[in-house]
Amino acid sequence: RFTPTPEDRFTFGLWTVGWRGNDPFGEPTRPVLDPVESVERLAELGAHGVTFHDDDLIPFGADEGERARLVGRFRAALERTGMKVPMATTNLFTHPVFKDGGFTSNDRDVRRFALRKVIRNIDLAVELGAGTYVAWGGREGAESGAAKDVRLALDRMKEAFDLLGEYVTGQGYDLRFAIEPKPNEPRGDILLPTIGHALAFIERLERPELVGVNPETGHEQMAGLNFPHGIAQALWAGKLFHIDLNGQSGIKYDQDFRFGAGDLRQAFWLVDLLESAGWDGPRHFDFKPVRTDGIDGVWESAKNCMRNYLILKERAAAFRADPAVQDALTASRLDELARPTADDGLKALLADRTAYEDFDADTAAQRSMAFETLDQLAMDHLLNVR
Ligand code: GLT
Ligand code: MN
Ligand code: MN
Ligand code: MN
Repeated sequence: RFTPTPEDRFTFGLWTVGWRGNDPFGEPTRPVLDPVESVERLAELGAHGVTFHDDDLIPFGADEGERARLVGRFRAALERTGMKVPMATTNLFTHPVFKDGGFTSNDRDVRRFALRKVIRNIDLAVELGAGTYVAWGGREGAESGAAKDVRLALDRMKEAFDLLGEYVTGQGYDLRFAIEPKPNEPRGDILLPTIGHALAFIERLERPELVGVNPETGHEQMAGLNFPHGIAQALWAGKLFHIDLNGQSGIKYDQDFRFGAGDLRQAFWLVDLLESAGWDGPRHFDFKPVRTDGIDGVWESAKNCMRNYLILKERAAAFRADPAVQDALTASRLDELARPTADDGLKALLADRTAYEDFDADTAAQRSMAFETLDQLAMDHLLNVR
């Protein structure tokens, strides 16, 4: 029970289980993890695949021979285990050259280098079968006002995505981009800080159909936002191209806990949403195994990201199947929300005296929405006490 299989489509970034526990105040607490070992261990745990940054697989600056050797043994591990690579991304944040960003660095040479670095890894991503290319612009931002002309930086950001769109279209690649928003950390303020900012930006691009979002649980919650609501809007806009699942407790540094830790109620509503919306993309975990733990804690937390998703999936299904919940949803008028407000048309609305002239607002205000019963039913199902 709650043991995953590849059909559950759980995927992990190589950088997640491979995180060595280095933080701004401390050195690594764990040894280097070979990507091949990550592929093998995650396959044993029942995952569907892995994702990677160029530099997770091939150290920055490695020569062509070394690159080919590392890609070769990674590919062999994928073939041996049946693990997939649905997504890949570029590291435009670790090397000091990216200290002011990649696509929006004030230094034009750095911007040109960043684009070439992305394009080089896009070729590899496509070779390995990826359909989604994530872009997290963690260094695209500022700590002070005049240091970044945000309107110009957005011009350069747009230019980058327009060029990348031109590249993949020209190559005939079946690859779409997913922008990952984050409000801050490592920059004081990051550009495209939330799902909403990213969605608005995408509509200004040359090829908006090629670009969607890759929201991360903790990143929206760092801004005090409701993650399931953000995901719902991305789904509504047809722009949920990928998702980063993890855990976060409120407005503070990016905690990257395993999925299910942190805000459990939002995790429950998120799984309920993804499952009821029929999300068929990967359930991708972007978490950091706590640095207090050894390699045992790494595999334990990876296993439990998947376990927690499956537990919440069961709890959400039980909630939806309960007849008392169906009644409570009706009492709360969710069926009425599904009905268009003026399916009779604007003319009929304007002619309908009961809609305004004869509408008794004071009486209507007395109708209870009955949300408390509904929410306690959710609580009871989440805690499995019904
Ligand atoms: C980095 C970041 C994540 C992003 C990764 C993709 S890298 O670990 O904190 O949220 O998803 O670049
Ligand atoms: Mn994070
Ligand atoms: Mn992260
Ligand atoms: Mn992420």
